[in-house]
Amino acid sequence: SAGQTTTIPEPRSLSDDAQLREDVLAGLSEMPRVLSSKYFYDKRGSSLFDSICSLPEYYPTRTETEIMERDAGAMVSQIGEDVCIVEYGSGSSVKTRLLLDQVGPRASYVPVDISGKHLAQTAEELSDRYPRMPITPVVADFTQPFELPGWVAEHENVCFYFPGSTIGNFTPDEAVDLLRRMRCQGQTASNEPSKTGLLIGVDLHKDTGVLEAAYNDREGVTAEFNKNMLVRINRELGADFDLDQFGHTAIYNEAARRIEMRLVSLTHQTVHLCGRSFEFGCGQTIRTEYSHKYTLDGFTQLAETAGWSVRQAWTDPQSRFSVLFFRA
Ligand code: AVI
Repeated sequence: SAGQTTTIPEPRSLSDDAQLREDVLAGLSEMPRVLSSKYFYDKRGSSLFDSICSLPEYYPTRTETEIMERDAGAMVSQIGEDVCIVEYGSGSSVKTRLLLDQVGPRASYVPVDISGKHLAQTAEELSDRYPRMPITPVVADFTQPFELPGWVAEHENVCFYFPGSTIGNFTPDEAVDLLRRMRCQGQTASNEPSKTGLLIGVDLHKDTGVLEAAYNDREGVTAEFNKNMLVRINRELGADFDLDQFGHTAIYNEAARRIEMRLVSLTHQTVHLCGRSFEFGCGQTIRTEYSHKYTLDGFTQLAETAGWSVRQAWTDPQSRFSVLFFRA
């Protein structure tokens, strides 16, 4: 019904805490050490990320917003007006508003996010702005398989919206899996595959200096964001990471076309958590994030591997960022 915002909770196998514990212990036991970038986004991490988005060096958010401001009308002409938009990792849905402003009176919106609180707040704000639009938030970790409400796949025009270049935080293999799962979610055996769309924001390969500046800002907000992972693990798992003894690094690996973000131990030290000890040599690292950058052709090929075919790509005048539209 109009304006309905009943949140669909995610059925869970492990509690959030147990999952964090299992993933952190496994990641710290691997060599080289690794922690999943999905754990950046606790309350403070989400707010640090919002600050990153308006930093002068962090061009992606600003550039994608400019593209959406200029081209959302053209995007909706391709997508179709009476569309069900399913957004993965909706957060505060800022760019989505630019899209929802352009859709027709029979459109609906399904934001999917791991944070139920964030989602409920966003859904409420959006239903004030679009009082006649059915909005059905789904609480889910979209990095894992999850269920959408059954009516979504029955809808005659479903478009997945995945902005922000979040796809870059997955390895190319993981990205193909995710895009394939998305395509399957939009379809039932009976409906026409061509009715499923994908509108996705992708950060583009460019000059190393521009990229490294975006992940090593002068104010040190990205460094705080990176180190907040340890703050979170200290608080939620009772670890004793000494925050003054870890530093931030972010380098562009040109061959692999990705920013690699790490925490680096500034001394020889031992960290305790959950009854275990982890020794760090001076200079030893924990990888916390990959942020892959693509060429338009490279991303189109990746999406094709997942069964999508490209219809249109929009970019800014400097070709820093792009928003691409695909059909299944
Ligand atoms: C969310 N994601 C697309 C950001 C990125 O650029 O990879 C996360 C981020 N990490 C450091 N700065 C921003």
